[in-house]
Amino acid sequence: TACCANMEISEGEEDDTEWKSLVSRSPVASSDTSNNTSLAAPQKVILHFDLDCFYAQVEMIRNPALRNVPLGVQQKYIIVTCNYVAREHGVTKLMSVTDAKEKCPDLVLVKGEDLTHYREMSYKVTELLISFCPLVERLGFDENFMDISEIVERRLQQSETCSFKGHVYNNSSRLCPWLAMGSQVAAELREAIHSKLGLTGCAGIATNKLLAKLVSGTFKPNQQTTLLSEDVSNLMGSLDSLRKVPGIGHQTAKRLQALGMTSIIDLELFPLDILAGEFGESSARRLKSLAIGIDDSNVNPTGAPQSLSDEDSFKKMSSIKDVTEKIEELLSSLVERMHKDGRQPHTFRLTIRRYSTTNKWFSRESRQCPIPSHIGQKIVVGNPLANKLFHKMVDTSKAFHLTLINVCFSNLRDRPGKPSLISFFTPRPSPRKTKPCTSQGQVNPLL
Ligand code: TTP
Ligand code: MG
Repeated sequence: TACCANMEISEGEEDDTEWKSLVSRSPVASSDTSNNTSLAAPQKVILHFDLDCFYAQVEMIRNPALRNVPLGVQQKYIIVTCNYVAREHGVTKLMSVTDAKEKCPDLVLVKGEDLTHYREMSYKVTELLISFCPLVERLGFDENFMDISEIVERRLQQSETCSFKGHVYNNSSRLCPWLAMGSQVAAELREAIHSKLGLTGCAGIATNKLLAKLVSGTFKPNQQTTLLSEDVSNLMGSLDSLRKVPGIGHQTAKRLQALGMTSIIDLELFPLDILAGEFGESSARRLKSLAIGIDDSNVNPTGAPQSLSDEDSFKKMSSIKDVTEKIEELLSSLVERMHKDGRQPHTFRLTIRRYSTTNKWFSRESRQCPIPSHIGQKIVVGNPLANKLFHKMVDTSKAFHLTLINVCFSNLRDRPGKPSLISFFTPRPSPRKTKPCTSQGQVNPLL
């Protein structure tokens, strides 16, 4: 899921399309060591789930009359997704409304700027998966990774070999009981998601996160595909650009291109020492591993979101009145979500993006401040914190031109005696301490 229009990017730091954590997280296995470990230890079995036309499915559940018509979900002037009926008419994700209407004049549009229903359904899916096995990691709103190695091991001890459910990439026919059992579990989980929540989706079954994600969309919608190790290089070779590799984001791809690489095979063959000169030893090794389908990163149980945020982007905002109104609007829905969550936020952050022709992606600036305990849960619209933070960043005596505002509550802690509504999520093994953010500076709202 890429980011667009109203898509949140900072909730629980989970909507990170570039998988930055994946690039830096784990030590790199060279092909040699990975071969050794796969002989010594049983393989992991990792599932990746990606729901079909997610926002459109949620809208079709809310209004079943939309099921059999071509449906587009609109944010601003973009179709962020559309159902598969619309796709048959040539409508695609991220098409402009004008183009989509041209392709399919009967296209029915629903507004998708309010993410409430999508978010709620998204957490229901994660919650359902967690009820089968706690090792579930969210990626964006409609994707989840799951490490089912233990379930598979247990089942294999109890039963004889089993056959593959769904597709096997490249129709390979080699026996692999681990992955075959993984495909059975994936089919059961997809069935549970369908019978309990009414949602369909695709699954990928493989030995690591990278491969599971890459293989899951091979057959769409509502199908699943297993990748055997003998087909890893086929799958990697089928990717037509570096950007298709999860872990290689926009910026990384640009830097690789500047070094003369355009395809995955270019990266595979590129000298490690030169790559290390550009990215550092560990990231360079990591990149070279990704190119050949090696990924040792763990499925990190997501747990409850670390922060709640909301944002909106626009072409131009340049008056204090408009800014204040937008902040109030964003805060009112955020405060409601915060109340539903049940925890108490201790930090408030305001983020803006100034208009820039050159640096669209990195021109976000933010300031944060502690939320004084006497405000506590009473944090409401019209509170002065946002205003103060805004004036710390923007000199309003001069002209300004903003294109985005984001409000965020973080440092969420349980309120004594009031368990969080989402406390059913597995807690992180070692909760991260909120560090004072030196680059953004702590501001005392009382000063
Ligand atoms: P995707 O999984 O990319 O798309 P999808 O689930 O709609 O369709 P598919 O069947 O191909 O998986 O994204 C999940 C949701 O995220 C999607 O329904 C709408 C939203 N979204 C955005 O808000 N902005 C974007 O740029 C994209 C691509 C998706
Ligand atoms: Mg999807």
